[in-house]
Amino acid sequence: MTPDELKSGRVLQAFGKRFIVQAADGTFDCGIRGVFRIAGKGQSSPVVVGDRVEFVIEQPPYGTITGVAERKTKLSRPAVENPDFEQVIVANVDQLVVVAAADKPRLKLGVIDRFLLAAERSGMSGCVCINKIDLDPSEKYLRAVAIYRAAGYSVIGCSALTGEGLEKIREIMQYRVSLFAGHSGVGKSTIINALQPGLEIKTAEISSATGKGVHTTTAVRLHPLGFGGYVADSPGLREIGLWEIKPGELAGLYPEMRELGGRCRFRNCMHIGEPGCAVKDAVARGELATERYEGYVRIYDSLG
Ligand SMILES: Nc1nc2c(ncn2[C@@H]2O[C@H](COP(=O)(O)OP(=O)(O)OP(=O)(O)O)[C@@H](O)[C@H]2O)c(=O)[nH]1
Ligand SMILES: [Mg+2]
Ligand SMILES: [Zn+2]
Repeated sequence: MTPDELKSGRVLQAFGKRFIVQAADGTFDCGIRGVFRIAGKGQSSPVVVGDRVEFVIEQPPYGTITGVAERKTKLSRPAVENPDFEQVIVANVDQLVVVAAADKPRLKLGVIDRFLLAAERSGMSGCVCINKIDLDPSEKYLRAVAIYRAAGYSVIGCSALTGEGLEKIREIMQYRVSLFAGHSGVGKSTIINALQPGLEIKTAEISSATGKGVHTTTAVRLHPLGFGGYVADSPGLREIGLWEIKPGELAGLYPEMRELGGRCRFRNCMHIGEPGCAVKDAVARGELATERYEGYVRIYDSLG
């Protein structure tokens, strides 16, 4: 093998031990050869969707992956077969686009917080899309917009139905790898389909019985975008991210608390009830949203 037979590409899809790899000159169906350096021990697969890989072509369109580049970011959860193992769901995502709905299903800030924490934890940047604003004529969702902007995130109010705000979403997605996350039924697939007609990601009707979405999207898959970049839709992912966060780590995952933390009287202040707490002072002064702080306390308590 000569070095120029070695190709590089990006894994778009995984089917067990076969991977769809996109290279500059086409898309290949690759297996894995031998044992190469695995990005971290205890991981359930050496190659995951989003990986940058080196591969050789056996007989087009078939190839063999011979190496994986170090991952810039990774989103993981405990492996289903063995919770001590880390299962990387997707690698090298630049940003997590957290989608919530202004209504149907009801807007829950706690859910947005948890996904943003997962983004911070995984090394991705986070941004928030509040979809279905057509269902909120009194614009109650604007409070959430203000909260997350104050926390330092990009926030877009949008409607996949009317098209409002979609151009802004396209702008933040261009030339980057984005993963859409959020509860089932908030409209992730509908937004992606509207941005890139032709992808035709399956969407679901809201269950008329429960008002909740029915899960339609199953495995993570990267879609190349015509306007530049990639997008991955994800299943209703409930269990992402908060895995293994230690209580002492939590405040550091809130951008607006990070800098305040250094000003507390105690260096190891958890911002719960300690005297001289700069975080609680900021809440009292209205500089840090009560909703964010109360959410922090709830999650802190749940981490035990
Ligand atoms: N009124 C309104 N309905 C919307 C909007 N966006 C999506 N919907 C509807 O909401 C329902 C759920 O949309 P999906 O795109 O399937 O939701 P999802 O987030 O992909 O859900 P999962 O794949 O289950 O995680 C569908 O009936 C959509 O037509 C919107 O902006 N306004
Ligand atoms: Mg979907
Ligand atoms: Zn404090």
